[in-house]
Amino acid sequence: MSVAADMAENGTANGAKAPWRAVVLTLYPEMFPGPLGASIPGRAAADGAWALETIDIRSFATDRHRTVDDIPFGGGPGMVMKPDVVDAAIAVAIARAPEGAAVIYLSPRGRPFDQDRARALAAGPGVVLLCGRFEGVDARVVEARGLEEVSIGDYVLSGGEPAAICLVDACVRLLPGVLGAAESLGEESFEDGLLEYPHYTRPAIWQDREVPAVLTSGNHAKIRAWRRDEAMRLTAERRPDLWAKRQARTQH
Ligand code: 9WO
Repeated sequence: MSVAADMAENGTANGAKAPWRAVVLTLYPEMFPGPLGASIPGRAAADGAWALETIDIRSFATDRHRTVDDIPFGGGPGMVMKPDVVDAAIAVAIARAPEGAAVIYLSPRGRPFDQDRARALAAGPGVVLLCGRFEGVDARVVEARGLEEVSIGDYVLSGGEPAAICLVDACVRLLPGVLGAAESLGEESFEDGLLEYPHYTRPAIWQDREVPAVLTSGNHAKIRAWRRDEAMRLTAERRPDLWAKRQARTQH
């Protein structure tokens, strides 16, 4: 491949695949890598499959008190993150991120994050993640930067950082080569729009509870059918929303 084609394909001049990249804007850089430094994402980063960079929003404060927040217009409790400080931090993050990276603000008001979005983000070059604190970021910077607001669930956290960690974890494990054959995708939750079937291991009897007989039968066609039935039963029962989505998609 030509240098020009490499540059267009992956942003390198030598054909090496540029790692997927997460650039995180936060007032608490010490919260990273946190869980992303262990287990699957930690190993994948060590292997060069992805890279994390944090940017301390406070380093963009301009006064001698290093102020990053101010009182809300209109009154009310709490503080709002200053648009000038956050915007300057975003500019640097975008410059450090790969071209075409999604720029996301983690917010309980965002669009719900799901496995489809994780797949789409993992297929791209990376993400810029803005983690808010206090009551959030001045709305004008969200609008001016066209930030995509994403929620990982209907609850309020102390800040966006744990949500950013969840989002990155969900993406990184989908990157090519990150999961070994043993842990590979395919039958896990959501790959087929279903919750996972229940799992069992030895001993076959534990505290008077037996493993479902079909799983020790050696009949692999029956085992597959049982697992599928369980996955469908659990999904219909616990997650009617996922069940309806799958019915609409597959017309089973
Ligand atoms: C604070 C607050 C206080 C009283 C009433 C409502 C309130 N909402 C918030 C709030 O949303 N604070 C946020 C804290 C501001 C942005 C960063 N923070 C945050 C992000 N909390 N939770 C998230 C989050 C992000 C993604 N998915 C789920 C939750």
